[in-house]
Amino acid sequence: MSWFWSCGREGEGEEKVLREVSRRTHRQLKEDKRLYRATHRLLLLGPVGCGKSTLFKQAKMLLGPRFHGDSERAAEVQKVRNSLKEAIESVLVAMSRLQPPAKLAHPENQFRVDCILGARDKTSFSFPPEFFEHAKELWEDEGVRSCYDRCTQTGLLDCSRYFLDKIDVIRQPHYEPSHLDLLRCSVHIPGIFETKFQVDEANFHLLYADGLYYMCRVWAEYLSNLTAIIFVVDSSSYDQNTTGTNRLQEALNIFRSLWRRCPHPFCVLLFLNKQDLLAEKVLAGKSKIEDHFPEFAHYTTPEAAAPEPGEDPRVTRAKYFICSKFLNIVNAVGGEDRHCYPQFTCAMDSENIQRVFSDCAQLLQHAREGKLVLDGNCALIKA
Ligand SMILES: Nc1nc2c(ncn2[C@@H]2O[C@H](COP(=O)(O)OP(=O)(O)O)[C@@H](O)[C@H]2O)c(=O)[nH]1
Ligand SMILES: [Mg+2]
Repeated sequence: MSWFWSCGREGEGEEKVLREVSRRTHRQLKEDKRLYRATHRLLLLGPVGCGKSTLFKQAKMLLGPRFHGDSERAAEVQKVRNSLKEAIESVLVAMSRLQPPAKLAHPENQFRVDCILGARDKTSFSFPPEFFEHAKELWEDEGVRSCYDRCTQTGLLDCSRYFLDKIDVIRQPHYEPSHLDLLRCSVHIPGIFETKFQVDEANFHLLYADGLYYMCRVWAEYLSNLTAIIFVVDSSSYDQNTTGTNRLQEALNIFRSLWRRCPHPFCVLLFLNKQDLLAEKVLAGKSKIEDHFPEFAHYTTPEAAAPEPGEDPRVTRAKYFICSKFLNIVNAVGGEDRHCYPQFTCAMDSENIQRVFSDCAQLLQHAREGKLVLDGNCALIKA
C-alpha cells in the first residue's frame, strides 16, 4: 500500500513536471512560430557573375563587425592574394585564346608569363616577392593591357583590374585587407550558405546556393517555404556575350522561366545590380544599348521614375529601360497574386545595400498586409 501510495505521490510530482514541460514547450513553439512568421526567408538567385556572392557577403556584414583573430586575418590576406593571382592568370591565359591572339608589347617579359602560369595549379602558393614583381611588370605591359580591354567585352574579367591596380598595396608584408578588398574576393566553394540579419527590426534569413545558379528552374519547386526570391541581374551586361547569348537577354530568359514557375501568392525582389557600372558605360557613350536592344531608341523614361539625387537623365532612362524589360515579362505572364518589386542596387556599396534591405523589409511587410500595387513600372505602396 505504501509503495502504491508513494508511487501515486511520485506520479503526481511527475505529472506536475510534465505539465510544466508541456507548458514551456508550448510557449517555445508559439514563440518559434511568431519568429518564423516575422522572419523574411529569402533565396538569392541569378545568372553567374551578376553579384550574388557579393550581395551575400554584404548581407553577412550587416550583422556588424566580427572579432578577428590572427589566423582569420592571415586567411583573409591569403584570400585577397589568391584573387590577385587568379586575376593575372586569367588575363595571361586569355592572351593566347583571343582571336587573333594578343602579344606582349615587351617580348622579354615572356619568362614572367611562364613563371606565373607555371605556378597556376599550385594549391598552396606562398607568394614570394618575385611573384608580385612579375605580376606588376606584366600588368604594365601594353600588350597585356590591350588584352584586358578586349576581354572586358566578355564580362569574364570583371574584378581583375581591381586587384591588379592594387599590387603594390597587396604585396606589403603587413597588408591588411579592406572591407572592399574582401568584397571583391572570389570564392569558389559550391554549397548552400545561409545568414540571418536584422534591418530596421525586420528579421531576414538569406539562403544562397553558390555554384548552383544553373539550377534556377529546379529551385522553383522548393519555393513554398520562402517569403520571396531575390533575383539578381547584372544591369551592365547589356553589351556582353559569353556563351553566344547576350548576357542581359540570358538573364531575361532565366527570369521568364522562373516567373512562370513561381507559386501563388509569391514575391520576387528584382535586384537590378551593378548600377555603378551601368552608369559608367552609359556616360562613357562607347557601348550603346540600342545596338543590342534596338527598342531602346524609342523608349522614354516613365513619369513615375524616381532618379537618385544628381543622376544624369541618360542613366535614369537606361536603368528604367532595363527594369521595364523584366516588368514586361511580369505583365505578359501575369499572376494577380504574385508581385515583382524592382530595386536598383550596387552590391559594392554597403550603404546602398543597407537601404535596399530596409526598403525590402517595408515592401514585404506591406505585401503581407495586402497594401501593395504594381503600376506597370514599379511597386507602389497604397496610400
Ligand atoms: N562594380 C560592381 N561590381 C560588382 C557589383 N556586384 C558584383 N560585382 C563584381 O562582379 C563580379 C561577380 O560578382 P559575384 O558576386 O562573384 O557574382 P556571382 O557569380 O553572382 O556570385 C565580382 O568581380 C564582383 O566584385 C556591383 O554592384 N558593382
Ligand atoms: Mg558566386
